[in-house]
Amino acid sequence: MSDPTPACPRNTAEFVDLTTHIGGIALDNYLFNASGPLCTSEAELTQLGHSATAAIMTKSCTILPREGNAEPRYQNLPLGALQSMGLPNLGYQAYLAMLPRLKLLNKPIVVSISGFSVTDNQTMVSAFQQSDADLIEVNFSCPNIEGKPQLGYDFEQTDQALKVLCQLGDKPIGLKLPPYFDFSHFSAMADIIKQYPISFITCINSVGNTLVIDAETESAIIKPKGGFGGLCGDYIKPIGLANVRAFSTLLPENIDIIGVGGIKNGTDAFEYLLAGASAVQVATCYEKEGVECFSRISNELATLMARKGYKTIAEVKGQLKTL
Ligand code: RRO
Repeated sequence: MSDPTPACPRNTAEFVDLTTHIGGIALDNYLFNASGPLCTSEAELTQLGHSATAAIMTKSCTILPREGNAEPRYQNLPLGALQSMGLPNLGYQAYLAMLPRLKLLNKPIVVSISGFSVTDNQTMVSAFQQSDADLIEVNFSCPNIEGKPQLGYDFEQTDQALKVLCQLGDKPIGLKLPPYFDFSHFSAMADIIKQYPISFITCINSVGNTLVIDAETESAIIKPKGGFGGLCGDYIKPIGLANVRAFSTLLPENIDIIGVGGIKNGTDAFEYLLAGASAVQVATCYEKEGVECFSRISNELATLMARKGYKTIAEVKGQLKTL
């Protein structure tokens, strides 16, 4: 006998629509790569362009090319990674030059910039405003540059920087934020963001200045900053979820939230959707698994949504229940 017809034949993963929008830019899928070590070279960005990522996101760039911090600077951990890369990148002009070629891959392009001053950021945002980039993510939260505190923890300087950066063109601008740990900080940052035409925020960067010790060698496991580095992966998912949730309750709906932190399967992606994310970025899992993670996680998310009877991102976004 042939298999019985399912009670709800359309309730399968292939009928789940994972399309979404960030800052008015259409994405054909809910997940893409986070800015990180494997989106630095043109070869890496081109490989992303041929994958199932919804967008091509670049490594944060600076005015001049950088080698980054001394090695060892990236160590895998059982549930994630500890890293202090120190902004290794090709310099913003190299990314500007490759954008027309990346554009041929037919995916939205998100450029990440991380200047060392407002003037640096002004130069880079102005340049990318005149480029083929679709979205500009300004990184206010790199934890790994010695002597350079994370701008996102200084509310006054964040405000001053946004005054300058938000009037340089019409392309949607977003902010990559550090993790916040107190409600007063969520609301202070949300109040600043609401004053400017910010299209999206990305929560969270790695949890900065954490220390992992190898008891056998009695040593720190990475070299920069005496072993202090950014913690990534499963360890930080509850912090990422809390930041997405807090900002989704504090910001108006027209400011999209991108979730990052510990997304390695469809369930993680679904949890960020419940918390209020319009899209998610994958960092550590992409570094461990490669570009195959994007189709695997999307398929898992679609299967999970189909099982629960959901067909669109909008149906689930922000629908977290509280007790
Ligand atoms: O390059 C890095 O060390 C780095 C950056 Br720019 C960032 O934004 N977040 C992070 O964890 N590492």
